Amino acid sequence: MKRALQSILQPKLSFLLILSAITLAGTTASAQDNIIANGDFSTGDLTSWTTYFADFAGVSGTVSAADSVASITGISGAGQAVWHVQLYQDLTSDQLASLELDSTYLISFDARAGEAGRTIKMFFGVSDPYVLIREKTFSLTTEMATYTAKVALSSKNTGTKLGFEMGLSNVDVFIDNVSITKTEPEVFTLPVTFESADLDYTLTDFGGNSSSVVADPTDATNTVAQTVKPATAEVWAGTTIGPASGFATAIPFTASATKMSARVWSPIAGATILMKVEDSNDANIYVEMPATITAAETWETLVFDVTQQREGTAAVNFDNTYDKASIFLDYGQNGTAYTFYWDDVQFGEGETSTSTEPESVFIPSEYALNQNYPNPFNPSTTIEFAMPQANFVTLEVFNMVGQKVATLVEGTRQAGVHTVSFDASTLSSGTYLYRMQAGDQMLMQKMTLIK
Ligand SMILES: [Ca+2]
Ligand SMILES: [Ca+2]
Repeated sequence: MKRALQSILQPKLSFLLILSAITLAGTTASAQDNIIANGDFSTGDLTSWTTYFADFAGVSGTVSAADSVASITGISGAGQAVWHVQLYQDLTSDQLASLELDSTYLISFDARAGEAGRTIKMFFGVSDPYVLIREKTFSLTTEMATYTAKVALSSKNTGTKLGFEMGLSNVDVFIDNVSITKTEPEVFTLPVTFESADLDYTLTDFGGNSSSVVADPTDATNTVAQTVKPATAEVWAGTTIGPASGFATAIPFTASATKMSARVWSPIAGATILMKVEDSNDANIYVEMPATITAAETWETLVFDVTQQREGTAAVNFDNTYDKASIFLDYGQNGTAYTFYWDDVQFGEGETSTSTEPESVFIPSEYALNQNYPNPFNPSTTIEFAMPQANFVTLEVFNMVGQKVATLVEGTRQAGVHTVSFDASTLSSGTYLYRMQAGDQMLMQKMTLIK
Protein backbone atom coordinates (compact mmCIF):
# COMPACT_ATOMS: atom_id res chain seq x y z
CA MET A 1 0.00 0.00 0.00
CA LYS A 2 2.68 2.51 1.01
CA ARG A 3 4.69 1.49 -2.02
CA ALA A 4 1.76 1.95 -4.38
CA LEU A 5 0.99 5.41 -3.07
CA GLN A 6 4.57 6.48 -3.17
CA SER A 7 5.06 5.42 -6.76
CA ILE A 8 2.17 7.58 -7.86
CA LEU A 9 3.57 10.70 -6.23
CA GLN A 10 5.54 13.05 -8.40
CA PRO A 11 9.30 12.47 -8.13
CA LYS A 12 9.81 16.00 -6.84
CA LEU A 13 7.17 15.48 -4.20
CA SER A 14 8.61 12.17 -3.06
CA PHE A 15 11.98 13.80 -2.74
CA LEU A 16 10.54 16.59 -0.64
CA LEU A 17 8.61 14.22 1.53
CA ILE A 18 11.66 12.09 2.17
CA LEU A 19 13.52 15.26 3.08
CA SER A 20 10.76 16.31 5.41
CA ALA A 21 10.65 12.88 7.02
CA ILE A 22 14.35 13.19 7.75
CA THR A 23 13.95 16.73 9.01
CA LEU A 24 11.16 15.70 11.33
CA ALA A 25 13.31 12.85 12.66
CA GLY A 26 10.49 10.35 12.59
CA THR A 27 7.94 12.48 14.38
CA THR A 28 5.59 11.92 11.47
CA ALA A 29 5.80 8.22 10.85
CA SER A 30 3.44 8.24 7.89
CA ALA A 31 4.82 11.37 6.22
CA GLN A 32 5.52 9.45 3.03
CA ASP A 33 1.83 8.62 2.70
CA ASN A 34 0.83 12.26 2.69
CA ILE A 35 -1.25 13.05 -0.38
CA ILE A 36 -0.82 16.82 -0.02
CA ALA A 37 2.09 18.38 -1.92
CA ASN A 38 4.30 20.86 -0.08
CA GLY A 39 2.09 20.42 2.97
CA ASP A 40 4.94 21.55 5.21
CA PHE A 41 5.72 24.60 3.03
CA SER A 42 9.36 23.50 3.07
CA THR A 43 9.92 24.95 -0.40
CA GLY A 44 9.71 28.32 1.28
CA ASP A 45 7.07 29.36 -1.21
CA LEU A 46 3.47 28.46 -2.01
CA THR A 47 4.22 25.76 -4.60
CA SER A 48 1.04 23.68 -5.17
CA TRP A 49 -1.11 26.10 -3.17
CA THR A 50 -3.61 28.72 -4.30
CA THR A 51 -4.54 31.88 -2.47
CA TYR A 52 -7.85 33.68 -2.75
CA PHE A 53 -8.99 37.03 -1.41
CA ALA A 54 -12.46 38.35 -2.31
CA ASP A 55 -11.18 41.61 -3.73
CA PHE A 56 -14.62 42.33 -5.21
CA ALA A 57 -15.73 42.67 -1.59
CA GLY A 58 -12.74 44.77 -0.61
CA VAL A 59 -10.91 41.95 1.14
CA SER A 60 -7.13 41.87 0.91
CA GLY A 61 -4.15 40.33 2.67
CA THR A 62 -0.79 38.68 2.21
CA VAL A 63 0.15 35.03 2.09
CA SER A 64 3.74 33.83 2.28
CA ALA A 65 5.65 30.68 3.17
CA ALA A 66 8.92 32.39 3.92
CA ASP A 67 9.63 30.56 7.17
CA SER A 68 8.35 27.24 5.93
CA VAL A 69 4.97 28.11 7.42
CA ALA A 70 2.00 29.50 5.48
CA SER A 71 1.39 32.95 6.95
CA ILE A 72 -1.86 34.69 6.12
CA THR A 73 -1.32 38.18 7.47
CA GLY A 74 -2.42 41.74 6.97
CA ILE A 75 -5.98 40.67 6.27
CA SER A 76 -8.20 43.68 5.72
CA GLY A 77 -11.91 44.01 5.02
CA ALA A 78 -12.86 40.50 6.17
CA GLY A 79 -16.05 39.72 8.07
CA GLN A 80 -18.76 38.99 5.53
CA ALA A 81 -18.21 35.38 4.49
CA VAL A 82 -15.81 32.69 5.56
CA TRP A 83 -14.87 31.91 1.94
CA HIS A 84 -13.67 35.46 1.30
CA VAL A 85 -10.15 34.44 2.39
CA GLN A 86 -8.81 31.05 1.29
CA LEU A 87 -5.67 29.00 1.03
CA TYR A 88 -6.21 25.71 -0.75
CA GLN A 89 -4.65 22.99 -2.83
CA ASP A 90 -6.41 21.69 -5.94
CA LEU A 91 -5.72 17.98 -6.03
CA THR A 92 -4.10 16.88 -9.27
CA SER A 93 -5.35 13.83 -11.12
CA ASP A 94 -2.39 11.90 -9.68
CA GLN A 95 -3.25 12.98 -6.17
CA LEU A 96 -6.92 12.07 -6.72
CA ALA A 97 -5.89 8.70 -8.15
CA SER A 98 -3.93 7.91 -5.01
CA LEU A 99 -7.04 8.37 -2.84
CA GLU A 100 -8.93 5.12 -2.45
CA LEU A 101 -12.70 5.18 -2.39
CA ASP A 102 -14.34 3.73 0.72
CA SER A 103 -11.14 4.19 2.68
CA THR A 104 -10.80 6.47 5.66
CA TYR A 105 -8.38 9.38 5.65
CA LEU A 106 -7.08 11.62 8.35
CA ILE A 107 -6.80 15.29 7.45
CA SER A 108 -4.31 16.96 9.76
CA PHE A 109 -2.71 20.38 10.01
CA ASP A 110 -0.94 22.58 12.50
CA ALA A 111 -2.13 26.12 13.04
CA ARG A 112 -2.04 29.13 15.30
CA ALA A 113 -3.58 32.60 15.16
CA GLY A 114 -2.66 36.13 16.14
CA GLU A 115 -5.43 36.00 18.72
CA ALA A 116 -6.97 33.05 20.55
CA GLY A 117 -10.48 32.13 19.47
CA ARG A 118 -9.93 32.97 15.79
CA THR A 119 -11.80 30.37 13.75
CA ILE A 120 -10.94 28.81 10.42
CA LYS A 121 -12.91 26.34 8.37
CA MET A 122 -11.22 23.33 6.85
CA PHE A 123 -12.90 22.40 3.56
CA PHE A 124 -12.39 19.20 1.61
CA GLY A 125 -14.49 18.81 -1.50
CA VAL A 126 -15.44 20.60 -4.69
CA SER A 127 -16.64 24.17 -4.31
CA ASP A 128 -18.23 24.57 -7.73
CA PRO A 129 -20.39 22.58 -8.29
CA TYR A 130 -20.53 22.18 -4.54
CA VAL A 131 -19.69 18.62 -3.45
CA LEU A 132 -18.71 18.59 0.19
CA ILE A 133 -16.72 15.62 1.44
CA ARG A 134 -15.83 17.07 4.82
CA GLU A 135 -15.72 20.44 6.46
CA LYS A 136 -14.96 21.34 10.01
CA THR A 137 -14.53 24.61 11.85
CA PHE A 138 -11.66 24.97 14.29
CA SER A 139 -11.01 27.56 16.95
CA LEU A 140 -7.29 28.39 17.09
CA THR A 141 -5.05 29.51 19.91
CA THR A 142 -1.89 31.58 19.75
CA GLU A 143 0.24 28.42 20.09
CA MET A 144 0.82 26.02 17.19
CA ALA A 145 -1.39 22.97 17.70
CA THR A 146 -2.47 20.04 15.56
CA TYR A 147 -6.05 19.81 14.31
CA THR A 148 -7.56 16.77 12.64
CA ALA A 149 -10.68 15.50 10.97
CA LYS A 150 -11.41 12.02 9.72
CA VAL A 151 -13.21 11.43 6.47
CA ALA A 152 -14.71 8.29 5.02
CA LEU A 153 -14.10 8.82 1.32
CA SER A 154 -17.31 8.05 -0.53
CA SER A 155 -16.71 10.11 -3.67
CA LYS A 156 -13.84 11.48 -5.74
CA ASN A 157 -14.45 14.35 -8.11
CA THR A 158 -12.34 16.43 -10.42
CA GLY A 159 -11.82 19.77 -8.79
CA THR A 160 -11.55 18.38 -5.28
CA LYS A 161 -9.53 20.65 -3.07
CA LEU A 162 -8.33 20.70 0.48
CA GLY A 163 -8.17 24.12 1.95
CA PHE A 164 -8.86 26.64 4.62
CA GLU A 165 -11.45 29.40 4.64
CA MET A 166 -10.86 32.22 7.08
CA GLY A 167 -12.72 35.26 5.81
CA LEU A 168 -14.63 36.13 8.97
CA SER A 169 -11.75 37.82 10.76
CA ASN A 170 -8.75 40.04 10.04
CA VAL A 171 -6.64 38.16 12.63
CA ASP A 172 -3.44 36.55 11.25
CA VAL A 173 -3.38 32.78 10.67
CA PHE A 174 -0.32 30.50 10.43
CA ILE A 175 -0.67 27.01 8.94
CA ASP A 176 1.85 24.17 8.60
CA ASN A 177 2.17 20.41 8.11
CA VAL A 178 -1.02 19.90 6.13
CA SER A 179 -1.56 16.24 5.36
CA ILE A 180 -4.07 13.70 4.16
CA THR A 181 -3.06 10.19 5.16
CA LYS A 182 -4.88 6.91 5.09
CA THR A 183 -6.01 5.78 8.50
CA GLU A 184 -8.17 3.25 10.24
CA PRO A 185 -11.93 3.76 9.91
CA GLU A 186 -13.70 5.05 12.93
CA VAL A 187 -15.24 2.28 14.93
CA PHE A 188 -18.46 4.04 15.61
CA THR A 189 -20.98 2.23 17.76
CA LEU A 190 -23.63 2.93 20.36
CA PRO A 191 -23.54 4.42 22.91
CA VAL A 192 -22.64 7.78 21.40
CA THR A 193 -21.60 10.08 24.23
CA PHE A 194 -19.28 12.52 22.39
CA GLU A 195 -16.67 11.90 25.10
CA SER A 196 -14.12 9.70 23.27
CA ALA A 197 -10.83 11.37 22.38
CA ASP A 198 -10.27 8.82 19.61
CA LEU A 199 -13.44 9.51 17.64
CA ASP A 200 -14.15 12.41 15.39
CA TYR A 201 -17.95 12.14 15.82
CA THR A 202 -18.88 12.86 12.26
CA LEU A 203 -22.44 14.18 12.12
CA THR A 204 -24.09 14.05 8.70
CA ASP A 205 -26.76 16.72 8.33
CA PHE A 206 -29.47 16.81 5.70
CA GLY A 207 -32.44 19.02 4.85
CA GLY A 208 -30.67 22.18 5.98
CA ASN A 209 -29.64 21.31 9.54
CA SER A 210 -26.24 22.32 10.87
CA SER A 211 -24.66 20.19 13.59
CA SER A 212 -21.45 20.34 15.54
CA VAL A 213 -19.94 18.85 18.67
CA VAL A 214 -19.82 21.40 21.49
CA ALA A 215 -19.65 21.75 25.26
CA ASP A 216 -22.94 21.12 27.07
CA PRO A 217 -24.33 24.64 27.75
CA THR A 218 -25.54 23.39 31.15
CA ASP A 219 -22.39 21.46 32.12
CA ALA A 220 -19.01 22.46 30.70
CA THR A 221 -17.50 19.07 31.60
CA ASN A 222 -19.87 17.27 29.22
CA THR A 223 -19.62 17.20 25.44
CA VAL A 224 -22.79 17.06 23.35
CA ALA A 225 -24.09 17.53 19.83
CA GLN A 226 -25.61 20.86 18.89
CA THR A 227 -28.04 20.93 16.00
CA VAL A 228 -29.35 24.16 14.56
CA LYS A 229 -32.54 23.78 12.56
CA PRO A 230 -32.86 27.08 10.75
CA ALA A 231 -36.15 28.57 9.57
CA THR A 232 -35.19 27.61 6.03
CA ALA A 233 -34.67 23.92 6.89
CA GLU A 234 -36.97 21.26 5.50
CA VAL A 235 -39.62 19.86 7.87
CA TRP A 236 -37.73 16.56 7.51
CA ALA A 237 -34.30 18.01 8.24
CA GLY A 238 -32.27 15.62 10.31
CA THR A 239 -28.84 14.49 11.34
CA THR A 240 -27.26 11.07 10.89
CA ILE A 241 -25.39 10.06 14.02
CA GLY A 242 -22.01 9.32 12.49
CA PRO A 243 -20.94 8.85 8.90
CA ALA A 244 -23.39 7.83 6.18
CA SER A 245 -21.89 4.33 6.41
CA GLY A 246 -23.50 3.97 9.83
CA PHE A 247 -22.34 2.12 12.91
CA ALA A 248 -19.67 -0.58 12.92
CA THR A 249 -22.20 -3.08 14.25
CA ALA A 250 -25.95 -3.37 13.92
CA ILE A 251 -28.20 -2.10 16.69
CA PRO A 252 -29.08 -5.35 18.51
CA PHE A 253 -32.86 -5.10 18.44
CA THR A 254 -34.76 -8.26 19.36
CA ALA A 255 -38.39 -8.91 20.19
CA SER A 256 -37.58 -8.40 23.87
CA ALA A 257 -35.08 -5.55 23.45
CA THR A 258 -36.81 -2.93 21.37
CA LYS A 259 -35.67 0.38 22.79
CA MET A 260 -33.14 3.11 22.22
CA SER A 261 -32.81 6.34 24.10
CA ALA A 262 -31.22 9.73 23.80
CA ARG A 263 -31.00 12.80 25.97
CA VAL A 264 -32.32 15.92 24.28
CA TRP A 265 -32.37 19.59 25.29
CA SER A 266 -35.10 21.34 23.35
CA PRO A 267 -35.86 25.06 23.26
CA ILE A 268 -39.58 24.24 23.04
CA ALA A 269 -41.96 21.81 24.72
CA GLY A 270 -44.12 19.58 22.58
CA ALA A 271 -41.53 19.10 19.84
CA THR A 272 -41.55 15.72 18.14
CA ILE A 273 -38.15 14.05 18.18
CA LEU A 274 -37.94 11.27 15.65
CA MET A 275 -35.28 8.57 15.75
CA LYS A 276 -34.90 6.75 12.46
CA VAL A 277 -32.92 3.53 12.23
CA GLU A 278 -32.11 2.01 8.90
CA ASP A 279 -29.95 -0.42 6.98
CA SER A 280 -26.95 1.57 5.75
CA ASN A 281 -26.93 -0.58 2.61
CA ASP A 282 -30.63 -0.34 1.85
CA ALA A 283 -32.57 2.88 2.35
CA ASN A 284 -35.84 0.97 1.97
CA ILE A 285 -35.26 -0.77 5.29
CA TYR A 286 -35.99 1.60 8.14
CA VAL A 287 -38.11 2.27 11.20
CA GLU A 288 -39.09 5.74 12.41
CA MET A 289 -39.72 6.11 16.13
CA PRO A 290 -41.30 9.31 17.45
CA ALA A 291 -41.09 10.70 20.98
CA THR A 292 -42.28 14.00 22.43
CA ILE A 293 -40.45 16.65 24.42
CA THR A 294 -42.45 17.47 27.55
CA ALA A 295 -40.45 20.43 28.87
CA ALA A 296 -38.47 23.24 27.27
CA GLU A 297 -34.86 24.14 28.05
CA THR A 298 -34.01 21.13 30.15
CA TRP A 299 -32.34 17.81 29.46
CA GLU A 300 -34.85 15.05 28.98
CA THR A 301 -34.28 11.37 28.29
CA LEU A 302 -36.42 10.18 25.41
CA VAL A 303 -37.07 6.50 24.81
CA PHE A 304 -37.64 5.30 21.26
CA ASP A 305 -39.34 1.94 20.77
CA VAL A 306 -38.73 0.16 17.47
CA THR A 307 -42.12 -1.55 17.82
CA GLN A 308 -43.85 1.86 18.08
CA GLN A 309 -43.20 3.17 14.61
CA ARG A 310 -44.54 6.46 13.32
CA GLU A 311 -48.09 6.09 12.07
CA GLY A 312 -48.26 4.99 8.45
CA THR A 313 -44.61 3.89 8.24
CA ALA A 314 -42.90 0.52 8.08
CA ALA A 315 -42.90 -1.79 11.09
CA VAL A 316 -39.78 -3.37 12.47
CA ASN A 317 -38.59 -6.70 11.11
CA PHE A 318 -36.12 -8.24 13.53
CA ASP A 319 -34.51 -10.15 10.64
CA ASN A 320 -33.40 -6.84 9.11
CA THR A 321 -30.16 -5.04 9.87
CA TYR A 322 -30.48 -1.60 11.43
CA ASP A 323 -26.96 -0.20 11.57
CA LYS A 324 -27.52 3.51 11.06
CA ALA A 325 -29.47 6.05 13.10
CA SER A 326 -30.60 9.60 12.42
CA ILE A 327 -32.27 12.07 14.74
CA PHE A 328 -34.93 14.55 13.59
CA LEU A 329 -35.47 17.46 15.96
CA ASP A 330 -38.89 19.16 15.88
CA TYR A 331 -39.82 16.73 13.14
CA GLY A 332 -42.59 17.84 10.80
CA GLN A 333 -42.27 21.53 11.63
CA ASN A 334 -40.44 24.50 10.26
CA GLY A 335 -40.68 28.21 10.56
CA THR A 336 -38.52 29.23 13.48
CA ALA A 337 -34.78 28.80 13.92
CA TYR A 338 -34.22 26.45 16.83
CA THR A 339 -31.05 25.21 18.50
CA PHE A 340 -31.20 21.76 20.07
CA TYR A 341 -28.62 19.81 22.06
CA TRP A 342 -28.50 16.01 22.30
CA ASP A 343 -26.29 13.39 23.87
CA ASP A 344 -26.03 9.81 25.12
CA VAL A 345 -27.66 7.99 22.22
CA GLN A 346 -27.75 4.42 23.39
CA PHE A 347 -29.36 1.05 23.03
CA GLY A 348 -31.81 0.42 25.85
CA GLU A 349 -33.97 2.81 27.78
CA GLY A 350 -31.42 4.99 29.54
CA GLU A 351 -32.23 6.44 32.93
CA THR A 352 -35.47 8.37 33.03
CA SER A 353 -35.41 8.67 36.80
CA THR A 354 -33.18 7.91 39.73
CA SER A 355 -33.60 4.21 40.25
CA THR A 356 -31.63 2.45 42.93
CA GLU A 357 -30.56 -1.12 43.37
CA PRO A 358 -32.19 -3.13 46.19
CA GLU A 359 -31.70 -1.30 49.46
CA SER A 360 -32.05 -4.34 51.68
CA VAL A 361 -31.35 -8.04 51.51
CA PHE A 362 -35.01 -8.65 52.27
CA ILE A 363 -36.49 -10.76 49.49
CA PRO A 364 -40.25 -10.34 49.40
CA SER A 365 -42.47 -13.36 48.83
CA GLU A 366 -44.56 -11.70 46.15
CA TYR A 367 -44.68 -8.74 43.81
CA ALA A 368 -45.88 -5.56 45.46
CA LEU A 369 -46.44 -1.98 44.38
CA ASN A 370 -46.69 0.30 47.38
CA GLN A 371 -48.51 3.59 47.78
CA ASN A 372 -46.19 6.42 46.77
CA TYR A 373 -44.94 8.84 49.42
CA PRO A 374 -45.55 11.63 49.92
CA ASN A 375 -49.06 11.62 48.48
CA PRO A 376 -50.47 14.02 47.46
CA PHE A 377 -47.17 15.40 46.20
CA ASN A 378 -45.55 18.38 44.46
CA PRO A 379 -43.58 17.98 42.33
CA SER A 380 -41.78 14.73 43.19
CA THR A 381 -42.62 11.56 45.04
CA THR A 382 -41.15 8.14 45.75
CA ILE A 383 -42.57 4.85 44.58
CA GLU A 384 -41.50 1.54 46.10
CA PHE A 385 -41.99 -1.85 44.51
CA ALA A 386 -40.99 -5.37 45.51
CA MET A 387 -39.83 -8.30 43.40
CA PRO A 388 -39.62 -11.89 44.70
CA GLN A 389 -37.25 -12.80 41.88
CA ALA A 390 -35.20 -11.03 39.23
CA ASN A 391 -37.38 -10.17 36.28
CA PHE A 392 -38.02 -7.69 33.51
CA VAL A 393 -40.22 -4.99 34.97
CA THR A 394 -41.93 -1.86 33.74
CA LEU A 395 -43.28 0.94 35.91
CA GLU A 396 -45.28 3.49 33.95
CA VAL A 397 -47.40 6.49 34.81
CA PHE A 398 -50.69 7.29 33.07
CA ASN A 399 -53.10 10.20 33.25
CA MET A 400 -56.79 9.60 33.81
CA VAL A 401 -57.57 9.35 30.12
CA GLY A 402 -55.08 6.53 29.80
CA GLN A 403 -52.20 8.36 28.15
CA LYS A 404 -48.77 7.30 29.31
CA VAL A 405 -46.92 10.30 30.70
CA ALA A 406 -43.75 8.65 32.02
CA THR A 407 -41.79 5.42 32.03
CA LEU A 408 -39.97 5.14 35.35
CA VAL A 409 -38.55 1.65 35.06
CA GLU A 410 -38.08 -0.54 32.04
CA GLY A 411 -35.53 -3.29 32.34
CA THR A 412 -34.41 -6.19 34.43
CA ARG A 413 -34.30 -5.64 38.18
CA GLN A 414 -33.01 -7.92 40.93
CA ALA A 415 -35.15 -9.56 43.61
CA GLY A 416 -35.73 -7.17 46.50
CA VAL A 417 -37.35 -3.84 47.26
CA HIS A 418 -36.68 -1.00 44.85
CA THR A 419 -37.45 2.69 45.08
CA VAL A 420 -37.86 5.12 42.21
CA SER A 421 -38.33 8.85 42.41
CA PHE A 422 -40.83 10.45 40.08
CA ASP A 423 -40.50 14.11 39.12
CA ALA A 424 -43.82 15.50 37.85
CA SER A 425 -42.72 19.11 37.48
CA THR A 426 -43.71 19.08 33.82
CA LEU A 427 -47.19 17.68 34.48
CA SER A 428 -50.34 19.46 35.57
CA SER A 429 -52.27 18.87 38.77
CA GLY A 430 -54.50 15.82 38.87
CA THR A 431 -54.78 12.15 39.64
CA TYR A 432 -52.39 9.77 37.93
CA LEU A 433 -52.20 5.99 37.80
CA TYR A 434 -48.95 4.13 38.07
CA ARG A 435 -48.69 0.58 36.82
CA MET A 436 -46.09 -2.07 37.40
CA GLN A 437 -45.82 -5.07 35.11
CA ALA A 438 -43.45 -7.97 35.74
CA GLY A 439 -43.92 -11.49 34.47
CA ASP A 440 -47.66 -12.12 34.51
CA GLN A 441 -48.20 -9.65 37.32
CA MET A 442 -49.86 -6.27 36.85
CA LEU A 443 -50.29 -3.95 39.79
CA MET A 444 -51.70 -0.45 39.86
CA GLN A 445 -51.93 2.46 42.28
CA LYS A 446 -53.24 6.03 42.20
CA MET A 447 -51.41 9.19 43.17
CA THR A 448 -52.38 12.85 43.25
CA LEU A 449 -50.29 15.78 42.10
CA ILE A 450 -51.32 19.12 43.59
CA LYS A 451 -49.42 22.17 42.38
CA1 LIG B 1 6.93 23.81 7.79
CA1 LIG C 1 -21.67 13.63 26.45
